[in-house]
Amino acid sequence: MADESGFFITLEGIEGAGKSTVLPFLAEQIEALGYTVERSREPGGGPLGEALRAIFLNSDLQLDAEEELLLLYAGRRNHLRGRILPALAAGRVLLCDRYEDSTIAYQGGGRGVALERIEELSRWAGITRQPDLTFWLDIDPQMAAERIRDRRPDRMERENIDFFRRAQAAFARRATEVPERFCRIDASQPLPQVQEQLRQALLARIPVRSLRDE
Ligand code: T5A
Repeated sequence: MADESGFFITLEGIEGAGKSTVLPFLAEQIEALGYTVERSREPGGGPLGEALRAIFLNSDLQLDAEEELLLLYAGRRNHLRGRILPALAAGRVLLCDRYEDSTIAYQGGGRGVALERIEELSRWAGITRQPDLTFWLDIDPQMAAERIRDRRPDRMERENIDFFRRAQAAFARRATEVPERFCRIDASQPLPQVQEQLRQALLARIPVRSLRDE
């Protein structure tokens, strides 16, 4: 959008990569650059998205890839119209835990849906805005699985390790397909080092804003 002055930043990676852990740190770093930050997540991002998230992650339900896609894109359209675009138009930074790259990784890589099919649905749903910057927390799927070993698994976390390997490989492909916005972070390192990588990457890509927008 021509009148936008905000930034759309996403965090991506397989479960256990550390996205939720680093999100508050990243928000603080962006605020220190002079921006107002709005945090969000997918599935989620508003009342409709959160309701759909509960369905999406419900282990009692059996959904096929197409049903997953339809739920995700209903939520994404509502999230984009209701929160993301208004935040960007107001000059804020919209910091989101997962977005469309997750669909390409999980439904595309993990479930085997063709990328063209996902792109067609995305166009149909009116997903006109992609992130300006994506931090991909890259980690070996086995190491990531060990980090979340003691957790009660949701519907997606019940998938086997090969599913997450395929999702991981799809994220790696994304990094080569959209290198202008994909920023790889080595998420296997201890937390302080992961945070330092994020801080440096942010400083290199997002300009300091001298006055707060609100
Ligand atoms: N999904 C989502 C799709 O299939 N398609 C889509 O289009 C979208 C948008 C979302 C699920 O939906 C799927 C993907 C997911 O399966 P979710 O609850 O949002 O579900 O799942 P995740 O985003 O994967 O959340 P997780 O909590 O599982 O992973 P995180 O946030 O990456 O990991 P985090 O921060 O919780 O950390 C896990 C553990 O590791 C430790 C933490 O303390 C925590 O215990 N940790 C570290 N330990 C050592 N060193 C570090 N550097 C560490 N960083 C974190």
